[in-house]
Amino acid sequence: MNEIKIAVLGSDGVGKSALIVRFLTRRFIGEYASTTECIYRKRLSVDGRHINLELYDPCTQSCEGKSTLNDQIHWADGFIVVYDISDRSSFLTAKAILHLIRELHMGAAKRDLDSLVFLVGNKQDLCHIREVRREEAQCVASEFRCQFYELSAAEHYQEVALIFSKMVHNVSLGSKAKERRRRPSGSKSMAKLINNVFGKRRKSV
Ligand SMILES: Nc1nc2c(ncn2[C@@H]2O[C@H](COP(=O)(O)OP(=O)(O)O)[C@@H](O)[C@H]2O)c(=O)[nH]1
Ligand SMILES: [Mg+2]
Repeated sequence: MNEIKIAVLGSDGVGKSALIVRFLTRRFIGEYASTTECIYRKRLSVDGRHINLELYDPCTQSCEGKSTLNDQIHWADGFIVVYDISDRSSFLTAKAILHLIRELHMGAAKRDLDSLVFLVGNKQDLCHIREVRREEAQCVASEFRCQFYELSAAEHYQEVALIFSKMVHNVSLGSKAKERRRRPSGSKSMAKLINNVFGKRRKSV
């Protein structure tokens, strides 16, 4: 797979655009357009493979032609679900999104999904007005079997970059594992086919 699609989901104002822009440009700008949904594209090299990374930044306010959360979940290979540690309602929304991801991906192998969903508590710099305890979020993350991080897009570039790189790595590993799982049965049937053809010829000689 040369394309990796990551959706950054969460309620309005949690810092989704800030996290994406921080990862792509290393900068924290402060204010981000939120009236249109958009897909950011970046070319990366992972383990010697060229990857086209697509990052989906939803428009959480109502805007024209907006895709549904279900569409976004079906589109993505990996999910970064963001809440604001100083806003309890955004944490409840994040929980509901985790639930929906699980539900919509029930058909997929569950173990595959575990490394492909991250729960991220943003705005750690606002910990003096914190409304969501770290331990509580950790519990939810283990309930949904996803990885948990707490950070600040405003203050931490390294942590933000690490999360995106890890997700790219995990999606890329998942796709390699799928290729490996497919290959043995594929090569077996090819070997069988060759054997059948030559076997028959040998018999007729
Ligand atoms: N204090 C603080 N503010 C942040 C942080 N990340 C984003 N913001 C602010 O939160 C607001 C909403 O951010 P935005 O990225 O537009 O949120 P989105 O609607 O989820 O895309 C903006 O005013 C940002 O400057 C952070 O880590 N700390
Ligand atoms: Mg935004």
